[in-house]
Amino acid sequence: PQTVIPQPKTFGPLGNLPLVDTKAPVQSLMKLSEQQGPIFRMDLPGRPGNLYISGPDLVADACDESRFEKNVWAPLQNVRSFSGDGLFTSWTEEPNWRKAHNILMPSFSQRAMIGYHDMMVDIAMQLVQKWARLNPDEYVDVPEDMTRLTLDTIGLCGFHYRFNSFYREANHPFVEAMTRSLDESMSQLQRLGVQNKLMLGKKAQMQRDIDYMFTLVDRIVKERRERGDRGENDLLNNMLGGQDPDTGESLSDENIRYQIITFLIAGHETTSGLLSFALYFLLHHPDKLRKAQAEVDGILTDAAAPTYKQVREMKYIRMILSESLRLWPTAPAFSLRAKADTSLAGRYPMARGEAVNVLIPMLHRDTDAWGDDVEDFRPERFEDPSKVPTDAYKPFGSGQRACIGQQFALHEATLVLGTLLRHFDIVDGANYELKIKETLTLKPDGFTMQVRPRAGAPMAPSPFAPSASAGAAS
Ligand code: FDE
Repeated sequence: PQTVIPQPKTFGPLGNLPLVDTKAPVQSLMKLSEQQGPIFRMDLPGRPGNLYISGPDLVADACDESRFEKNVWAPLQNVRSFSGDGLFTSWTEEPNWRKAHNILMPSFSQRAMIGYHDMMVDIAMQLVQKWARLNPDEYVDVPEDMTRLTLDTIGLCGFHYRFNSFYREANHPFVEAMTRSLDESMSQLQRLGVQNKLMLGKKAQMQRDIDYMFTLVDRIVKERRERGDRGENDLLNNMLGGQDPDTGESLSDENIRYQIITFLIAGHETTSGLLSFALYFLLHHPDKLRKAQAEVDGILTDAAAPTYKQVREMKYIRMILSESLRLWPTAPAFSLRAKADTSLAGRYPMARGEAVNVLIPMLHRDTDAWGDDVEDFRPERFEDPSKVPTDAYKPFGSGQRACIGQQFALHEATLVLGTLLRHFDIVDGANYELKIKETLTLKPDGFTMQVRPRAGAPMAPSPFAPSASAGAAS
């Protein structure tokens, strides 16, 4: 049986465009999904027939890799001007996708995290030390500090480059160039084709930004090639030395450039949003905050930096992150297209090449899958992994094109959140009300809070100078 796909009201040649807040498209689509249901259609100028799905049965069917594959949809196509055929923005049939996937998989395994752990600690301690030096009346800009942290972490673990964001008031110029290029890629989506052609100034700026990014990254690759491997355990060495077991080939310098830019984009905005949302939720759920602090107080019992094993023990912290990603998956959508004519869930005919976009925040609010309290922040949902409705939980995408950085992001975020809660009480001094900023990702806009060193918490030592540890901060 063929079922009609609902579509909200249209406005002549503009189609459904007026229903989308250009600054908050995902939040507009979430509202529309509430009214239209688990599948609906949106016509945009020049881009008719966009399908959005959020019902677990529909999403599960669209994730069947024998019939559907990742669609590099419009938002990602625009990013290709600087991430090329890197992992995130390549089509699965492009040769460099599988090549890079094969070469990089071992570098992102849970085991590989042991090798990155000390570098992650290095950056986490820079943040702890910054916060420990604040005066009581000062505010922390949470998303800004989390972005400093995640950028510096992927820079160090990725290719031993120090952005040193905690030593700068303004962003590193690379971040400026990258953020502007991402913003411009998203803005292009909202403009009509003719408008885009007229934006000469924007175009020139984007070209300058891309040139800057390529020059910086190419220099790092060249320097490493020239001086050779000094045993750095980072992604760059794995890319330079790695061979695809299927073909025996290694990655070209151009592709390595695209992968580095990909990791910088994918690895920092998403994880920084995740940490910011987690802190936001804890600020508003004192009972969960106390439970989290009790957990880390029991694990981080001395002044030494957290070990890999201790991070793995932080089960409740991990559950907090999972629940934060349920309510606000920081990469909020992904897209799939039919490999051949088929029908979605046996109800909706789909022609070859036709795409559906998964609206993850709505999938994560499906009451049949999650219960009636979907809007509540309840990390306990993730206590028993066998009870998690996996078809209704996709913060890292699905199948072979799922997030390769998942273990990396979760190890980093668990380490950082656990360490921060061990050292600080967090205070909602500004009565912050959640407002979500959308770029390629989601984050709490303008979220500030205050922090107070906790009585009895060990003052953070430098991980590279264990003897320098001071006594209790109280
Ligand atoms: C991927 C990803 C995804 C899928 C997308 C599509 O499908 O389109 C998702 C959903 C995600 N991812 C998510 C996320 C979240 C978080 C927190 C993250 N993510 C993180 C990270 C980090 C890093 C380094 C990363 N990440 C990376 C990445 C990559 C490279 C990719 C692509 C893969 C392939 O192969 O395709 C992703 N990521 Fe993520």
